[in-house]
Amino acid sequence: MNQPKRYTITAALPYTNGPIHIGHLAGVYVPADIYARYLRLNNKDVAFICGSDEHGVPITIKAKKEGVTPQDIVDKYHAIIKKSFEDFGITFDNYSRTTAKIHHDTAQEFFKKLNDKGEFIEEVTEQLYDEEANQFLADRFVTGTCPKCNNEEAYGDQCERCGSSLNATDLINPKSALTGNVPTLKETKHWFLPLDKHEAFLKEWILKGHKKDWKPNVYGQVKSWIDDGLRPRAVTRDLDWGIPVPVEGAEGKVLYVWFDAPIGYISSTKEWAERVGKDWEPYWKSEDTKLVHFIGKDNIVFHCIIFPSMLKAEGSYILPDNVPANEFLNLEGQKLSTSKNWAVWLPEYLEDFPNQQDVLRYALTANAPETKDNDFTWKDFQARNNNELVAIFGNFINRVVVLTNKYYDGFIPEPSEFSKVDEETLASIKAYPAVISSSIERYRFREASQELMNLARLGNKYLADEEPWKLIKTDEVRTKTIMFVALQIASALATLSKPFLPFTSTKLKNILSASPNTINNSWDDISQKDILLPAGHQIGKGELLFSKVEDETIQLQLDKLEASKKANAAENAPEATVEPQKEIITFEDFTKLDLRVGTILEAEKMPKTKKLLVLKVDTGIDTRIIVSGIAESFKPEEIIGKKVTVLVNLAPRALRGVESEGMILMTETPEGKLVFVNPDDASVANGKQIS
Ligand code: B3M
Ligand code: ZN
Repeated sequence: MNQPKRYTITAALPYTNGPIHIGHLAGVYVPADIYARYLRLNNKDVAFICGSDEHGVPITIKAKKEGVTPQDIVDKYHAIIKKSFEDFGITFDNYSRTTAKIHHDTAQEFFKKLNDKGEFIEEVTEQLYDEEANQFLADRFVTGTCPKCNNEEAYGDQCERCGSSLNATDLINPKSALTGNVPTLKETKHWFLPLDKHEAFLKEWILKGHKKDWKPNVYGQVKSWIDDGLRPRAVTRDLDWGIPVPVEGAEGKVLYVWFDAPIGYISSTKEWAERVGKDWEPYWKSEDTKLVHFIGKDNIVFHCIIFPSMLKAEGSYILPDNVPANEFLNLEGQKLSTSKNWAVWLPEYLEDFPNQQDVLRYALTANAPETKDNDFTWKDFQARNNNELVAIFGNFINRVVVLTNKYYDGFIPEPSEFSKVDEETLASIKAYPAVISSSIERYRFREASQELMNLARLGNKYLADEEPWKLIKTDEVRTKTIMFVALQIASALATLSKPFLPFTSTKLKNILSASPNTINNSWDDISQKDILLPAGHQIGKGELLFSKVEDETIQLQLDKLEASKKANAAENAPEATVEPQKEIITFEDFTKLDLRVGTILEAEKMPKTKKLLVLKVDTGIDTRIIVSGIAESFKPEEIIGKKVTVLVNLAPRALRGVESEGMILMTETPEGKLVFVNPDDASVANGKQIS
């Protein structure tokens, strides 16, 4: 595309069933915000659009679990998400929600238009049904094995492992997420978008078009789906939470969430345009608009195949110029998971690290999962902060500001003749905007952030080589020139850091532009102006831009994660290890068991075994020897005097030559430690067998 006239930048609408975590930030919101801020700094016309995705099964499931309505859930998380984005400095021009009237209207209109144009196939087909829950099963209400990659946990609309979009009936061994039942089939009518009909256009647009400049991970996935052949896809659902299907004969049906959600970008743009008094249409319909979707890799199929087919079928919309999808971010070596609480949650981060938004922005950008899945570790976060932000960027600025105040009362000194190194340094400042722009415009934000850091490195090296703090004693004239040059670098950093470190950039600008008038260089000024901060201008007092993150701070975060790991193990263990119920027994069978309360009188290790303890037990009837396989869980001295449940009429048997007369009832914690049966013991899960 030639120079676009305007930019519509969308960031995936987050599902409103939980707060935002670092995976969302690294994958979508931080890069999108860098891009939007960068464009604005370059005086581009930008609409940066987002909003809450409030329909869909995950929200219904969450509401069911908590015993509240879906509306309660979305109200709660919409507020939390919106506020945390604001506090984190994500500069959406509009943050809407898909339960808003403007969105319902826009989505219904869109559906009606496609329906009127005959772009759907209406068909009665057999769909998965849960007889017990009295409900059709689609999307996340059903799981099963992915026919493409054999992932056993694929959902009814998508396999998150291989990214394929699926129809629920494609799943092998489907299972209801509501009851665990095997679904039956039941007839129902739905509206299908015939993706096969759009195959030729998609091929032309993506494969033959200019989309080779898309990221290889995106282009590759899309190509392989198209090569596999596309099939019609239902865009309506038999559910009670969603946007009603606005045509006759569709009572009780709602739009598929992935039909309405991307239209959310359009309705959010409308909401914005209305608020600021603009016309929304050019942002979606004008060929000189550049439309870019920022998403995570699990959303590729929806943004590169389904939504473009919808837009194309509608007829009056432009298509995305690029979809720079990121891969996934893991946390400390494990997949991020909302349900397992394996995440760094944005609201918690903002609380634990007040005024340190830029540190997380930087750590996530410098280590962004742009070309492959990446791992976030707290150690890396600490290192990025201490070794780069503090030691390079912060240190450079601090030295410049402190020395300028110390030597010149904050007034920028008049330079005299520039040395060769000075000339080279001033010339390299001018080269940075183009270098960083080029990376940003190719969606390489990691690389861009490292280039920014290189400029700070250049500053540090310049000062270290020139040593103004030594020279001040012998050559005041030369020192002035050095400080002048260093201040130009500081000024360039104030502008160029804005997309990446917006809070720092503002602080730095305030320090540098104290008086007499505000100095506000644009992106282009950095390469075009010879002087960014003129001699005679007075800067303010220093203020630390970054502070060291201590080991204890990191340890607290690691402890938090450890706690979720433990809580998870306890919570998930029953489901994972529960044994099926044994065959029914009669009451007579039960009365055959003679269970007594007993006390352990003595205990010692059975020689040459790992597991066995020889116990002497007072059963109330007698004192007898019982051999028990509990040596790995207890030391003998720990259990002397313990009250236990004893099966006393178990036929005696010899273990390693010692006759055991009975059995002590035990069970197991999720970590596999044996414990005496005591149903009050919170560490034992329901369903755990007693044996
Ligand atoms: N709500 C994001 C997700 O998969 C999904 C994006 C919609 S973008 C139109 O979490
Ligand atoms: Zn799969």
